[in-house]
Amino acid sequence: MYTQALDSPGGAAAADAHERERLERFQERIDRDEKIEPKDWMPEAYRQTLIRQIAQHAHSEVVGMLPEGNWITRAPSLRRKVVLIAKVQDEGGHGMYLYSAAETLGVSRGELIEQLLSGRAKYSSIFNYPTLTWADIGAIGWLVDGAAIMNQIPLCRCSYGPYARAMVRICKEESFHQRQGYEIMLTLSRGSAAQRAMAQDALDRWWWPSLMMFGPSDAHSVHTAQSMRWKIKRFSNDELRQKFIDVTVPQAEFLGLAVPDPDLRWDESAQHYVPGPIDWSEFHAVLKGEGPCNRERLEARHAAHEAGRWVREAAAAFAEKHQEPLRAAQAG
Ligand code: BYC
Repeated sequence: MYTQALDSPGGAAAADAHERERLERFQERIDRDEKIEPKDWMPEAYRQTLIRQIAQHAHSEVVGMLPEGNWITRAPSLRRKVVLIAKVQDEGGHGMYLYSAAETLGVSRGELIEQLLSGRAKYSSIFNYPTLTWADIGAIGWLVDGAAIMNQIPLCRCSYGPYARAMVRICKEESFHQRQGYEIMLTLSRGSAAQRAMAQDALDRWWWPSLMMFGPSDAHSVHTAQSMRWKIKRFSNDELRQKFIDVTVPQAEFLGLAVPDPDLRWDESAQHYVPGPIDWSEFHAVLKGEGPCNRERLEARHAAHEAGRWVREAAAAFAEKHQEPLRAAQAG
C-alpha cells in the first residue's frame, strides 16, 4: 500500500506529511515527559544517538575498571582492598546494565564490543590516564565518580525508559564510590607530609582531565542541542561542568588541597567559581588515541576478550544443548 502511494502522483508528498506527523507526535510525547519504550516508534536518529551514547557509556564503565583494577593487589589494607574490589565489580555491572539497555535498541552486544575493540567506538577520555600512586584511587573516586554522578543524575530522567531506569541504580552505587574516594583523600590529607603531597599530586594530575569528562564546550558540542530537544540530555556540557566545579572546589578547600588552576576565582555576583581556560588540545589528542594509556587500555580489552572466548563458546554450546530437547518436542 505504502509503495503504491509513493508511485502515485502526490504519493511522495503524502508520505512526507505522514513522516512529519509521526515526528511531531513523537516530539509531543517527549515534551509531555512520557518515557519512550523499546517497542514504541522512534526516529532513526533518536535510536542512533542513544546507541552511540549508551554504548560509549558502557565501554567507559568497562574500560574504567582498568586504572583502578591496577591497584587491587597493592591496596594499603585489607579493608581498602575489599572496598576497591567491590567498586571495580560495580563498574563491570554498570557496563552490563548499559549494554543491555543498548540492546533494546536493536544492536547486539557483540557488535558493540567489536566497535570498541576495533577502535571505532569512543569511551570516556578520562580512562586514558595512568594511576601512578594510591592517592590516584582516592582522586578517581572523588573527582571521576563525582563528575560521573553530576552527569548521570539527570540521565535518570532521560526520555528513553531502559537507559533512565539503568541509571537509577548506577547513580546509587556511584555515590558510594564518590564517598569512598573522598574518604581516601581525607585520610591522606590528614596524614604525614608525604601523604599530603601524594594527595596534592593526584589532584594536580586528575583535575583538568575530570573537567574534560563533561565533553567539549557547548560552542563545540555537536550533539547537545538535539539531545536536549529529545530530553536525552537535560543539561549542556558546560552547565554540568560548572555545577561540578562549584561543588568540588569547597571540597578541595576542606581537604586543605589547592586546585591546580591559578586563574580560578569566585564570582560573587554570579555565585559561581570561574575556572581558567581548559586545554582542549589535550582532550582532542586523547580522543585521537594519543593519551598516555590509550594503547594499553585497548590491549587489555583485547586480551580480556580473547581470554573470555572459551567462556562465551561454552555458554553458547550449553544454550544450544538445552534447545535440542525443545526442538525435538516441537518436531514430535
Ligand atoms: N570522552 O557533542 P558532544 C564512569 C565525544 S564512566 C570521549 O558533546 P554528547 C566511571 C562525543 O562522544 C562515565 N569522548 O557529545 C566508570 C562526540 O563524539 P562522536 C562515562 C567524548 O554525546 C568507571 C564528540 O566528543 N559517562 O562514570 O552530546 C570508574 C562531541 O561531543 C567525551 C558517560 O558516558 C569524553 N569525555 O555529550 C569510574 C555519560 N566527551 O560520538 C567512573 C553518558 C565528548 O560524535 N554520556 N566526547 O564521535 C554523555 O552524557 C555524553 O555522551 C557526553 C558527551 C556528555 C559524554
